[in-house]
Formats: sequence, C-alpha cells, structure tokens
Amino acid sequence: MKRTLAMAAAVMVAAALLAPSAGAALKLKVVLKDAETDANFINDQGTSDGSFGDFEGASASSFADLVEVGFANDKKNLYVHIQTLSTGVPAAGEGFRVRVNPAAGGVYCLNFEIFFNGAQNDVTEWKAHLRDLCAGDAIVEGEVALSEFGGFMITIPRKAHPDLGKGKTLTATQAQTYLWSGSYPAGVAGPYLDTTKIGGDYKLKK
Ligand SMILES: [Ca+2]
Ligand SMILES: [Ca+2]
Repeated sequence: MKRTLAMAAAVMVAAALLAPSAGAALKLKVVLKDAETDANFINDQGTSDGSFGDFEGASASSFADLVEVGFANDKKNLYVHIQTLSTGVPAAGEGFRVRVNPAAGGVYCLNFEIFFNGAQNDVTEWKAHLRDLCAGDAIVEGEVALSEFGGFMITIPRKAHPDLGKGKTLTATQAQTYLWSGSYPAGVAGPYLDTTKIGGDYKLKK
C-alpha cells in the first residue's frame, strides 16, 4: 500500500513538471473596452482612430461585437486576449485584428490577427499570426484558442520578433472585426463589422 502511494506521488510530480508554464498564472492586463451591440458595419472601416463607430443598438453579429482586449505574457509567449459577445463562430468567414505600434511609434505595423474559416473564404481551420508591415510584411505564425479569460486568445512566440522582448512596450492598441475573403494569409479584410477607439499600452514583463 505504501509503495503504491509513493508511485502515485511520483507520477503526479512528473505530470506537474510536464505542465506548460502558461495557464492559470497568467495575469491579464485589459487595455481597451468597446461598446456592446455596435457590430453593424457603421464605422470608419478600420481607417482611422475608431471615434466614428460606436453606434449601439443594432448589431449584425454578436460574434464580431468587440467588448474587450488585453495582453499577458510569460517568458516564452505573448498572449493577446480578444473578447466579443459570443464565441459561436458564424457561417460567414470573419477575421479579428488587434493592432499596436512599437514604443518608437509607427503606423500600426504590428497586427495580431485571427482568421476563421467560413463562407467568404477558403481558410480550412482557425489561424493566427503576428504580421509586421514595417519589416517587409513579415509573418510570425501563432496559435489561437478559446481564452481562459473569455473570448479568444492568440499565442505568439516572443523570440520570433524583436518588439516582443523583455521591457518592450506595445502602444495605442486598437481592434477591428471584419469579413475575411480569400485564403490564409492572402485575402481581403472588409467590410468592417466593429472597430474600437484607441486604447492603452502594454509593457512586456520577464
Ligand atoms: Ca465599437
Ligand atoms: Ca463592440
């Protein structure tokens, strides 16, 4: 009996060692919130600061209705949290984007994007990446899954991009949802269902 217990304990320790470092310990920083019931295509179509767009009361899609964006990180990854009013993926092919500037400023070079398969595209599974439009349109492949904080979570490996290093700051966060036509990663975003005003910054820790 004693031996069985010891073995069970050993198995538990091994399981704990194998567990990923991410998970429950992640500390989310919310950097922006957006109005509800305003995913209705009436906005600046992603071209401006989002101040034209929060027309509430007639949403075309709960799935595309942005309500919250945040970031978290551990040593290995940056996590981008995107919450909308529903995680029920619709038949239409849609896309979510969180865009930021590096600390030095810019023109929204850094785009964290999710691509959902659907009627408007030939994407075959959920995809996510960091697209850097300043560095010659470089793409860092990531992953997307349902978020422990609600909504969806993009995971991007930090070592794949210099702006995700220790102490770096991502600034002027903004988010957008749209129909996605075409393939992955080549395709067309639009029209835009929901956009947000410009939110806060996030400083990477560790
Ligand atoms: Ca909005
Ligand atoms: Ca919204």
